[in-house]
Amino acid sequence: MYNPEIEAMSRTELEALQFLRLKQTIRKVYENVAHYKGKFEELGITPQDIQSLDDVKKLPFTKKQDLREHYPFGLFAVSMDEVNRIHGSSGTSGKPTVVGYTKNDIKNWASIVARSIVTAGGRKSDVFHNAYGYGLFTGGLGLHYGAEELGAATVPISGGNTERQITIINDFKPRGICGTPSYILNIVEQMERMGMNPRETSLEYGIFGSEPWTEEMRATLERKLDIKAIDIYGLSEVMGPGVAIECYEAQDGLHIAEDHFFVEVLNPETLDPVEDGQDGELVFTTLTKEALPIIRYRTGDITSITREKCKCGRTHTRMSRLKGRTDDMLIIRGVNVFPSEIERVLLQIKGLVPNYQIHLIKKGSLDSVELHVEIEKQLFEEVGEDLGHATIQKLKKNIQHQMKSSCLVTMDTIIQKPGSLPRSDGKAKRVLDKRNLAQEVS
Ligand code: DLL
Repeated sequence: MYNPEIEAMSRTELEALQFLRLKQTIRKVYENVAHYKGKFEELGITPQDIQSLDDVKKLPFTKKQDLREHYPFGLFAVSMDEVNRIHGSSGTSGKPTVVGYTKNDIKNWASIVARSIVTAGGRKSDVFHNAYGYGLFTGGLGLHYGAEELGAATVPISGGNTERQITIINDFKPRGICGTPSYILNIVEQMERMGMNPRETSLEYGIFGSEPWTEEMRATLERKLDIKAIDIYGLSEVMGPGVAIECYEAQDGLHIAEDHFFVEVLNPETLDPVEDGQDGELVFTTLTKEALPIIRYRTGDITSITREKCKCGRTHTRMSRLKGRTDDMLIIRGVNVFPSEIERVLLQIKGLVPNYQIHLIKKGSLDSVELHVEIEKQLFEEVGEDLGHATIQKLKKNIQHQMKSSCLVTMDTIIQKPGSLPRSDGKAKRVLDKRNLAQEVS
């Protein structure tokens, strides 16, 4: 399934292929999507103006708002006769963002995900446990079709019903597993509660993504499950899972499927390209999509890229683990705080489980952060199940101190007993904005 002719292509060959596909995509949207035709006219360009890959910068951007405004099918470039599948991403407000696929799109997506699973260490002979949610969300069916395309024995377990998941893992003996990192951690916790040692399962690799996670979370999952934890990235608007994935060999950046997606990294304010290695906003143009080709989609995701060849031999550009999103930075009393930094610090503190919530609240007229963390069962028992115990107070002081020195913000810390914070079957909700709820008196 590893195809060096595509995945280890020289940059010159790759760029020639990208340009050919870009021209086809531009023509398709210009001729079939009124929104894009209008945008091209506003900018005074036609498909003939795109004479090189560099000319991508002449093209209009697409934002989530454009999909919302054309809800549900207004940006589709084919008639419903050719649409074969519809997915959507829930987002925070109301109606989902709707995306469509032709038969050919599904075929391409399955083959991209199949090769992603191979990149992550998967094989045809594997039993593959798919704990991503099935439904409008692209995770479940995206990984499912890819695993089947590879020829793996695919277990469509979906998220939830954790005890049953564990029975199935014990009985079916999967080599590979996929799901959100937070949900996989729930499975691990449940195994521990059941007296099992999660290191003793048949699992050898896990494909995790779809929500922010840190190197510290990776280390925790690898240690607890004795597996390699591989980062997979994607978004519905561009395709779904498989836009980029790390390799098993290096785990050093996610290889972008550049034969299908043209990538730019731009300064989110000026929209100028940043140098390789510098952080910026990921912007994708699809090169092969038929139902919903998308031009210069502003993902809001922050990362940096490198075009250096990877030690696995693949030449496609690699992006670093996501650093955050343009819209997830918290500004607390003028200080910029990234939730990923909070996770990074928390996961290094002994005695805590890797589950937490960040509550944004108002104290009088000031924004403030309340950090909700949970202690490990063993520590809870050691302190006689007394959260007022001096050891817990010391732990609390330590957390506050570490947060203040890393994030430069004082955070109230609420220590909770094991199992009290919500667990999710899919994407974890880490940040709760309660600033518009009833005001607390400081
Ligand atoms: O989450 C697709 C997916 C499914 C990716 C399964 C990986 C595995 P959406 O629901 O549209 O699609 O959400 C896309 O999730 O813009 C990122 O902000 C975030 N995201 C996706 N992968 C990662 C990752 C799927 N590996 C949004 N690390 C994206 C951090 C991620 N954030």
